[in-house]
Formats: sequence, C-alpha cells, structure tokens
Amino acid sequence: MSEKKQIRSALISVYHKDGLEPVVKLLNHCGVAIYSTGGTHRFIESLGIPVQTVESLTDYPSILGGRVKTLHPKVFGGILGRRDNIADQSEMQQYGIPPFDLVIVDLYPFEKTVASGAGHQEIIEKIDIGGISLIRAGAKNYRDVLIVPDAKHYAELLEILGADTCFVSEEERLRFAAYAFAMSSHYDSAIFRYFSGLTGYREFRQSNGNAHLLRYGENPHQQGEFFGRLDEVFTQLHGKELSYNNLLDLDAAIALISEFSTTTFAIIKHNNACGIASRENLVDAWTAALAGDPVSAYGGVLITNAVVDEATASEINKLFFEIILAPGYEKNALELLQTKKNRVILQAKSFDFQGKQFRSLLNGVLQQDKDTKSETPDGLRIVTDKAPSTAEVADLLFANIVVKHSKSNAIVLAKNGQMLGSGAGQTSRVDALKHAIEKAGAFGFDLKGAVMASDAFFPFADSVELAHKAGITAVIQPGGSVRDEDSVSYCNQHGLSMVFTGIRHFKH
Ligand code: 93A
Repeated sequence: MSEKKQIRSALISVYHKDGLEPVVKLLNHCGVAIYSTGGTHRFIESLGIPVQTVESLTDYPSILGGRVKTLHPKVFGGILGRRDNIADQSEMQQYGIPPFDLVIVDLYPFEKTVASGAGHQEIIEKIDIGGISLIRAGAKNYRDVLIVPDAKHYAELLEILGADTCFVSEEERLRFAAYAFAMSSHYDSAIFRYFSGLTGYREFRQSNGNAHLLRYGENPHQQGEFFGRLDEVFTQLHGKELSYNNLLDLDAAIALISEFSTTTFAIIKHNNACGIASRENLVDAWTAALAGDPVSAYGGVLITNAVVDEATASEINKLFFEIILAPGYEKNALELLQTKKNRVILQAKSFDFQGKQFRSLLNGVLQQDKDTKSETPDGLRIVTDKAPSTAEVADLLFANIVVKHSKSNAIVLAKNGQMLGSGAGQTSRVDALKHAIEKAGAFGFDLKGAVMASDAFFPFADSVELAHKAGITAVIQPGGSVRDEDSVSYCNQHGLSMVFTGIRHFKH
C-alpha cells in the first residue's frame, strides 16, 4: 500500500444532511478545515463545529437561485490542482487557491423528484450541476483527493478516517473515485431517460455498450431497458426496433426451439407456443404449426431451426406477424419477407443460452439455473400395464418439450409431431386440460390417438379421465403425487399408457 496522506481540508455540499454529523465531528477532531455551501454550512455551524462558507473563498454569493454556488475556479482549482505538479502549485499560490483533500457531496435528488410526479420545472431545477462537477473533479484527481459522492458511503468513510486519524491511502481514494463515476453515470443516465421520454430520442450507450433503452417496458407507461449483448444472439436483417415484449417472446422461442434437432417451426404468443410442429421439410412444419391455432398466430413471433426457403417464405408471408427468427434465409425468401416494412427479420447466431436466470421481486432479485434438463427415451418409466407405441413415445417427448416451455400450469396435446392444443398459465391443471381439449376441437382436430403432456404431476385422476374421454391414448408426466396410483389405475382400466419422467418443469 502506498503512503497515506493526511486530510487537512474538506469541501462539503450535501442535499440531505442525515448522517453527516459523525463525519464532521471526526473531521473536526482531526483538525480538518471545513468549507461548505449555504444549507450545509448552516447545518455544520448548528452542531457548533467551525466551518467556513464557500462564498468566503470565492468572494461570490450563491447566485441565480442557487444554480451557481460552487462553480468557481477557486473551488475547482482546489480540487483539481495536482499536489506534485510544480506549475499547478505555483498557479494555485498565484490565485490564492487553497487545496481540498476531501470532497463530500450528496446530489439534488433528481430521480426521486421525477418519481414524485413533480412538474417539469421542478424536475429541471433538481438537475445538479455544481455537485456532479465536484464529484467528477474529485474523482479525476483521486491521487490527491478523497471523493465521497453519496451519503451511503459515510460508514466506510468513517471507518477509513477513524482507523488512522484522517490519513487515507491512494487505494482508498481510487476506490471512492470508482464510487464517484458509478454515481455520476447513474445520475446522468436518469436525466437522459427523462429527456428521452420528453423527446423520444433513444440512442443510448453505456461505456460497455450493453444497455439498450427500449421504446418502453411491458406497457407504454413503463420505462424499459435491456442489459446484454443482443448482437451475440442474432443479427437484425430488417424491421423496426425490438420491444420489451418482443425480447420476452424471443427468449421463450429460443429456449423452446433449441430443444429440437429435427426441422421444427414454432409460433409464440405471450411466451407460450400457440403452434408448433416437426416435419421433414420446413413448409410442412410451418403449415402444421399454423394449423395448431391460426387465430393466436396473428401478430406472433415465429421461430425455426432451419434455413427459410422461398416456398416457406411465401406461405409465411400470408400471415401478419411481428418477428421471424431463423438460422438463415435463402435470398428469394428474404426478399419476399422484407416486403413488409415493420416486420422484424432476425438471423440467429446461437440458440444456446445456458447459465443463470434472474428475476426481480420485492426488494431483491431471484436467481436460479435455467431449466436445461431434457428427457430422453431411456429416462422414461412406463408405469402402466400398456407401454406406449414407438410413435407415441416420439409424440410424448415432443409434447413434453412444449409443455416444459409453456407457463404453468400447462397441458399440451400432440400427435404426429404437431401440437393439437394447449392450456397454459392456468390456475388448475384440469382447467389447462379443458382449455387444451377445447382449443383442439375449435381448430378441427380429432384427439383420437393423441398424447398428453403435463408439466407437473396430476393430483387426482380427473385429468386422465377427461383426456381419455377426449381420445387421448398416452400420457407423459413427472409423477410424484401421493395419488399417482389413482391416475395409473384409471389408465390401466381404460387401456391408456402412461410414462413418468421424474422431472417437474414448472415455469412461472
Ligand atoms: O444548482 S447547482 O447545480 N449549482 C452549484 O454550483 C452547486 N454546488 C453544489 N447545485 C450545487 N450544489 C448542490 O447543492 C450539491 O450537490 C448539494 O446537493 C446541494 C447542497 O446545497 P446546500 O449546502 O445549500 O444545502
């Protein structure tokens, strides 16, 4: 650690005075000369601690209603002047500029003022200019100055000052400089968001290029931002800017399609597949996916794991949709799809996003591993007298993937590599099934010989009974209910087959 430097002078300008008392008491104890702006000066004086006004230094009063308080060469010279630079030192002497070793700032509460619903003019007045400049200046000259940019760092400040009677190291000053730039960039981002809302101007780059200000959040009255590298996921070939909801649907779409190795097309609405099918060629996969629910498909997000050819593109072109994501497009297919201005065309770079998943709630963040567990034919346990046929096993695994990527409670009905109906996001499993059966009927499917997948176990036999009456012949589910036996014996009595996966796939 480098040699510690003593703090002899401090400039303090804080909006909220809370927590400042022990700090100034300690500084006073160390014999530090304190300078302060109006309100802060009054506060420190009221504690009976010697303090000088900034005005006494600058020979200027606070002017323009407080807009110019500290913006003066005698203040900024004292912060920015390099102590080991002879020219700086002689200029400081020439102009009577005393050095500051410590700067403590608590900015005008811009974000809180915006959040309070205050009027425009009040918000504008809460854009701190002098304070943010003090913070940036102190941080720039961290080799000589300790900058405290926020009251939340007082505890740490007291710790380092108290440890060695107001001597601090360069490492400590550097760390506080990092706090300072975190603060100033956050503060200016909030101001930018406000001005962006006023004007619609949205171009926004944080230093790492990872923040994307979205047009809005889930609804137009909510602000939205995405943090991440979309250019690692896909290239946008055409269309308007992606929205918050588009990104949610794309995430659901990619997680689903990444599980298929055969040619598959899926249509996503509100994070759930409303149609999906696997076929030998793409146009057939598209036709079968669309047939699953041509009503919901309107305005949906389309995704496939195969290169889009012209035949498929001309079929897709008949539908109004928001986004298509595919690993590639034949030239004529792309030209055709590009004929609609707003439609977003994305070329996938990767479908593989393992790792962690985050979600904010209450006053914190939930984190978990992504659900990357997939079932294989070997992992299925046949629990009924009857075993599913080879074709049924294929359909069970197909339906099981789709149900895994549908919001809980979810039921998926499928046959011949095509989803025939689904119920997702229901508060009861039996409701999910009823919905799935009703949808399949509405779009003209005969469920005879179809299979059913459930994302979690059946608490009662009512679901298999309903499924059987609708024509379902095979069922896949995790198992694990205390009443599993009820469902299994119903299947045995009525000639259905059932397999357990042992793996629950809730998705909330
Ligand atoms: O209006 S300002 O941007 N102009 C300035 O020159 C200036 N200098 C400090 N606001 C300025 N400040 C801010 O005043 C500080 O960031 C702090 O929030 C506040 C402290 O004022 P007072 O000590 O009068 O309560």
